[in-house]
Amino acid sequence: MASTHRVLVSLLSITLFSFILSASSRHQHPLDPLTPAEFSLIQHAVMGSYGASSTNVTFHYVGLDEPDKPLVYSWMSNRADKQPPHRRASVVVRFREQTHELIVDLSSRPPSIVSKEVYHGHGFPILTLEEQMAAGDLPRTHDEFIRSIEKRGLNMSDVVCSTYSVGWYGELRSRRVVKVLAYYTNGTVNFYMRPIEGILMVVDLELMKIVKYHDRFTTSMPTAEDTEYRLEKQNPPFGPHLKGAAIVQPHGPGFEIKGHTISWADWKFHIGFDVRVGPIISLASIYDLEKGKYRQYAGNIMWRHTETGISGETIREVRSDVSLVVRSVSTVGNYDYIIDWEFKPSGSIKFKVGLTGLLEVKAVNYTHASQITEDEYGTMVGANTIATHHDHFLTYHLDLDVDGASNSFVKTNLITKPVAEEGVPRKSYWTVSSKTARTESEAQLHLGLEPCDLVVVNPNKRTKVGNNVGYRLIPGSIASPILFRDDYPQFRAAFTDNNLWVTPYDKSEKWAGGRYVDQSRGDDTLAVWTKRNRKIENEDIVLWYTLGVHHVPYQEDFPIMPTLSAGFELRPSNFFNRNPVLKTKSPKPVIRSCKP
Ligand SMILES: [Cu+2]
Repeated sequence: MASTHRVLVSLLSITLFSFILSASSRHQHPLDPLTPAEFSLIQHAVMGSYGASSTNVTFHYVGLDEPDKPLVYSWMSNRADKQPPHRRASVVVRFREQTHELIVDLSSRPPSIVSKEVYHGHGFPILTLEEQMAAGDLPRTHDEFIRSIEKRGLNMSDVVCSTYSVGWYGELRSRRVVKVLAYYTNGTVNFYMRPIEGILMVVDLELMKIVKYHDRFTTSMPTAEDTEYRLEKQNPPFGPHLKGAAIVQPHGPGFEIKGHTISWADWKFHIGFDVRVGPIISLASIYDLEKGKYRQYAGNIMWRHTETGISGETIREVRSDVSLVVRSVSTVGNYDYIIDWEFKPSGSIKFKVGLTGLLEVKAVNYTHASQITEDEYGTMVGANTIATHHDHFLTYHLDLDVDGASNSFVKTNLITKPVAEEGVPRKSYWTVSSKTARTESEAQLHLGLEPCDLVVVNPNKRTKVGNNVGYRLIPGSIASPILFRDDYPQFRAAFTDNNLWVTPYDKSEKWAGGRYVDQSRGDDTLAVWTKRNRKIENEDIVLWYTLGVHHVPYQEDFPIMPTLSAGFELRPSNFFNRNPVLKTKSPKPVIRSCKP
């Protein structure tokens, strides 16, 4: 494969996703996600290792333990006659109030337990759906709660309870607990808009018991009116009226899916899946070859120019753009996250996150904003309804191998310089000043108004004219934490302290917020790992980019919010020797007769 460039991007975000890929269950690729059959084998092996006590084992995480990168590359380079690396699963279970970490080897039949350790650090694993549902069912039969509901004149049959993590505020001992909040349906499915205020409940998940109960105050309940989002519950007039638009693929889908590997245009990448991360895009590579395939027209311009500078001639050249979008949607309680990876024939990857779903609100006695005299920590979006201020931060784990694993991170500042020559009327100009980050601390960035380019280069590879091949990160809207650094939530989410971090690749550094986030104490975050200030120049490096949204709610976000998007781009920068889509022809327009 002549002149092949490869950029490897493995993407992890901190949010929990519940996206299931319906792909082939045969695993041929070492990064393929675990199959249903493998899950059964793992369950059997783990339960077997606990013998008669196995009924007390609960599974909190099961995922592929990715083989080391060199093994994957070596397998890829010679896959025909190579056995794939050992397939292993990483498992976290709770057993007798302890967290156990296991590695299961699936290459042997039956699978073997390679290691089994008790975790003694802070924080707890991901909550299971079953325990959250069991905790949410407890109040219904809890005497104090029954009295609280009666006191408010509400029907228990319309009460819905949800569980929330409790965080950590300096306690010396932590039990595995959740708080439970109550909501009311009674005329709407949008119960999040009808919180039953004043009741505080804490459930100990190990005892599966309500261990704290306070009924502190009551407020007016927001009405069900105007909270519905189902179409059949809306009343006329309807609108605005939209006419349908279609993406058609008259010559077929244009992309090819083989197992978990997707090929499209000059791109090829692998999609894995992890229960905590959602989809993981790996081994994304774009080939610097001229293939000439055309895919669906998306209506954007790939490049264009109109030239009128040559007398007697008007030159107009336009190429329409076509992208391949990998989309996953993940519903996390009240919120929905739409995660898009848009691959472009030009070699760019655009990352977009769309936030939609239902806000978290609190019930208040006010019915009009003019009645509010103190800080209510939110916006009045309806009578008796305050939607609270909050943040969203998503950290992308970008394991870029630009034309090989050894890469460097270069920050190029755009700086203003005075004009030195005499007799020149101009006083200033701007130029660039590039600096390669040698260690982790030199790469940590607060992005803002300072103009700069952020490029990952391969210092060992050059283009024909001598530039280092690279990919650059173009940030989108920037958000930085606006809490005190020593505040507990910020301490735990210290990975947001910078917009960008660069670390040397370390397989164990997977989760920016730590392996055990529930009630974590901030001792296992990106901010802690990078204190070692390791070397990152000409190394296998990982970029951690945090995309954030400070969310001040507005009335349009009620009763369900229109999608709010944020994103960033990875773009080839001296990666190709010229515009890689120069010779791409625009796909023929698709003409369809449409009835008005
Ligand atoms: Cu929000």
